[in-house]
Amino acid sequence: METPGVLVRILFLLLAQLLLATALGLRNVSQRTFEINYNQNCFLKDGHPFRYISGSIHYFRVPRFYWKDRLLKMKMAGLNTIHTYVPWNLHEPLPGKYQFSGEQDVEHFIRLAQELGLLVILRAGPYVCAEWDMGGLPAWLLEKESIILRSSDPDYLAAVDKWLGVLLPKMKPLLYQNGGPIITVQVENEYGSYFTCDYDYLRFLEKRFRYHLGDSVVLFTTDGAYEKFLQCGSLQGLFATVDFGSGVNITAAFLLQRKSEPKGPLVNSEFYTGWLDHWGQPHSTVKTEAVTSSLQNILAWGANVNLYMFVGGTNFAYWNGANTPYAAQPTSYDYDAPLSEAGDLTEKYFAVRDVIQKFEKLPEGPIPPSTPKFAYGKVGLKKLNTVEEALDILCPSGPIKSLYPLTFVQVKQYFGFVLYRTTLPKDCSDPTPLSTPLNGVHDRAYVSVDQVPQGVLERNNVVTLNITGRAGATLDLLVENMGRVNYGRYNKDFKGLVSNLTLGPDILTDWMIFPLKTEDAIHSHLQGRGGHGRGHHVETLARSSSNYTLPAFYVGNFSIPSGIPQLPQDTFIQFPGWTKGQVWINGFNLGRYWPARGPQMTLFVPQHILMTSAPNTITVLELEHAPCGSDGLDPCLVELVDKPVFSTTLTYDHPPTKLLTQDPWLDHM
Ligand code: NDJ
Repeated sequence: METPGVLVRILFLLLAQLLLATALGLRNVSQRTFEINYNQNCFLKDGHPFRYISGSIHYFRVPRFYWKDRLLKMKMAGLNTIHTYVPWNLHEPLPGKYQFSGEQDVEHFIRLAQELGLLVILRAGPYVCAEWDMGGLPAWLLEKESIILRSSDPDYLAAVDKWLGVLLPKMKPLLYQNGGPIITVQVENEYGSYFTCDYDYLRFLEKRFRYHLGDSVVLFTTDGAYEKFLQCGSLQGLFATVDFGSGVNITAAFLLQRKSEPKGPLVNSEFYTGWLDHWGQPHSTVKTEAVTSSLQNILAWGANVNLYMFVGGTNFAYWNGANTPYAAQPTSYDYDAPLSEAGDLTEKYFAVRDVIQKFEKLPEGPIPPSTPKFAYGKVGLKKLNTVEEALDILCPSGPIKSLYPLTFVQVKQYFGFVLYRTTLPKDCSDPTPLSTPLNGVHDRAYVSVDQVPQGVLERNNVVTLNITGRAGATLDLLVENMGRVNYGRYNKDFKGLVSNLTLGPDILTDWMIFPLKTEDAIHSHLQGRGGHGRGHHVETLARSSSNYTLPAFYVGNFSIPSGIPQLPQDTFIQFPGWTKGQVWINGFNLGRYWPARGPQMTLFVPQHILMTSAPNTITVLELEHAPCGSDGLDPCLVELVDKPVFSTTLTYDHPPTKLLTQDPWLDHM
């Protein structure tokens, strides 16, 4: 039995500890709450009214090396919260194969935000849109061809259920009430603008999110500020929010939110700071003045807001999506956001910060400066081998044989390139039309006959090409997946040759299909033993068009100058005279280049992929036309410059979201 004196002492110690914890601003996990207050129309954090001013950053578009830098810059702009999506296809590339480490370590990213004093809004999908391949849905879902995505199709739900069973338990300890930074979790994304309008699906998601995350977390939906979108996109139990850019009538937009949520905080989940791009269209920018004046008004309403994007980043490798009618997004996701693709502070950054500081106290301390860039200069590349010469290493398992062409999904290759090969069934001494009557080249095919380039077939654009060659000659189509549709009803975007090709009146048959393991081949420096290749000097009838060269790899090195201690620094790679392709530095896939279309003329090269201890290897896969002849007379040059270049730019007064309500767009949804 303790004496009363001891008890008093214990009580005193406990009290002292509690006072100390409160003084240090620490809170017992059980005291941390984040909820909606329907009487005061606001969020309550730890029982006090709270308003978030947030910015979107996608950890999957910023190298991990730079996560802290970008997050700190966001904090120093006065944001108290960040938004990120979680793209399912990044984390589950094959059914049941999960990736959560390194660049995919979303838990680390969220913890890092917390360490810097930022709260997190998690947009957990399963669909995210985001100008990301298939809106984040894994392409392998299309193995069931008739699947109805984003609906209560049982196969779709089964896959979603498994995925949420992996993702959400990882997120649970990161919820605010459990000691983490996540204050709210978004379910699906703009579901109301999808044609399925399936409440059973939303209900299923709500149940699974609740099961894994518990009853106390605030779950919400986001939809465009249109009545129909909110009708199909919102569900009892999920707090409905809206998204809109400058130029939209704020009162009208929030009144629409009020129709779904008569009480509670006003929330604009995506306030557009800029806009997205497509290859072949000018780079989009949105006037700073439009963004700041609208932001000022939203904040004056007392509303919560998320700036989409605060930093856009990069679609490295093959991750970009596309819109319909088919238009792929480029590698850069600069978005004309307050922080540029390379994380630089822009005038928009400072203008946005000035608005925020009228409402919130800015944090003390310096803003991290823009990272310096370095122009390493010109680098000469040599042609290493054509795709066909490297076929042995690109496709070590050999071809799949099929009477008719198979799609990427059917050969279980989801990204990059597949080579389709057959032979000409008859002499084509006169140019003969090679056609895809059903527009079935998804998305571009680089065509050659007996290793003589013939031209390019392109989805929606070029469906017939005249070719020449003798009977029995090898017909190769190297087909590029340019990124799957991420928005609207046409997101079941099969790739490859998705319907038959004809030569004159005849359907081509007896294909050999080579799924190309391009990344593996690059890592083994494309050194194969030769095999499926047929060599160069077969006598051929095929006539080349000088506009094209065979798809081929070009390789070169550059060294970081010694004696400059700040190196390596970030840079941008430019492709003077090149046409279209893919580029790697030291095996890191930087993405697609396409200066012949624009608007993006340079690719961002983050410094962490560069080496000072040895030369850096640049590998280019030029698909269409290289600037250097095989005679070796013209050099193949790329150039490392210190500024990004866009060929054409269009400045909007306001982001063009109004397009989404016009009929032609709805037709394509
Ligand atoms: O929620 C969507 C977001 O993920 C809303 N957007 C964004 C635009 O950046 C992004 O995809 C829409 N995109 S509505 C469709 C654009 C069609 C041109």
